[in-house]
Amino acid sequence: MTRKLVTAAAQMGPIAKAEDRKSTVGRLIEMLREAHGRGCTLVVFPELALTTFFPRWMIEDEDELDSYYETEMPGSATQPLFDEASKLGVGFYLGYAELIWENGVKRRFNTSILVDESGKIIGKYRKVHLPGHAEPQPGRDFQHLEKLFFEPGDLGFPVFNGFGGNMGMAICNDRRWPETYRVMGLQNVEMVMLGYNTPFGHVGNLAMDSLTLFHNHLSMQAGAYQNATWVVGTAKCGVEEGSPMGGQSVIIAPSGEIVAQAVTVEDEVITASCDLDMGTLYKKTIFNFAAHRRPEHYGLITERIGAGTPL
Ligand code: CDT
Repeated sequence: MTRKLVTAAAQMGPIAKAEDRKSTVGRLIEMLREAHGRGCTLVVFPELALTTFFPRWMIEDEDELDSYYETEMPGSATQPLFDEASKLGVGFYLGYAELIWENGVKRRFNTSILVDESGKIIGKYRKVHLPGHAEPQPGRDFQHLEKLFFEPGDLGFPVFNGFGGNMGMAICNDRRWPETYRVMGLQNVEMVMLGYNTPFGHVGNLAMDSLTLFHNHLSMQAGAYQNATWVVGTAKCGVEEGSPMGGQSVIIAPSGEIVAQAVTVEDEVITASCDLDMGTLYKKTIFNFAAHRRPEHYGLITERIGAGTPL
């Protein structure tokens, strides 16, 4: 018997700075309906799916900065998405900027949630690997100030029981780090959902820039294969406020093969019927972790952050 989860990646084109939450949530609902019409019970939306990618700007005004964050989930603007999803019996992954108060201290995270088919939040993840800088860099057309506007996530990489399987979450830059997938692989993850906003021209090197879309798929396909898990990667893409961002959202099988891929840089729904049992053969053979891993040789991975001098 197989466990088939018909899944959508709901890619988004640009969100203008001036676009309000109502309009953006309307776009999400439209794609949710389309996914439902195509038999899906799970939809993966992008990272920071409710606003423009604001870390591209230095924002000094606290009220302006706060306006990009959600203080409750669902809130009044996002409630219609939850209502429609539960009405249709479709769950979803949603990325958003989260603002909380804890012991009188304001805290900001780049967050995703997993919502089940009844509209209940069953999982939360806060982005661990924050790219970019904590201070504006001179001479750049666009900043990447995630290290200023978010704290590193404090929830680890939990795996949640839902949708008939073991579900994990990551956010954008996390997908480039093998540790992300392996920590979830060690919890027998069967599907990793992740959203991304990947601007071109970030590194300032044309050769590397031209490989942006290759590296996007390379990292997710490797993570899928090496951990025998499905990976669903959903972009926000296109030219957003003058900043071009990569698309090519994908659904990747535990074999590492891409089974669905977006072809536009606009709102676009791609779908696949994902057999959650597909990873089992890999997990019993070449990636039988219990039989083959050698953690006694992996200590440096947690002891050391940067590359040291070889002994
Ligand atoms: N949002 C996000 O994490 N973006 C980063 C940009 C890094 S540029 C090399 C990403 O990894 O896609």
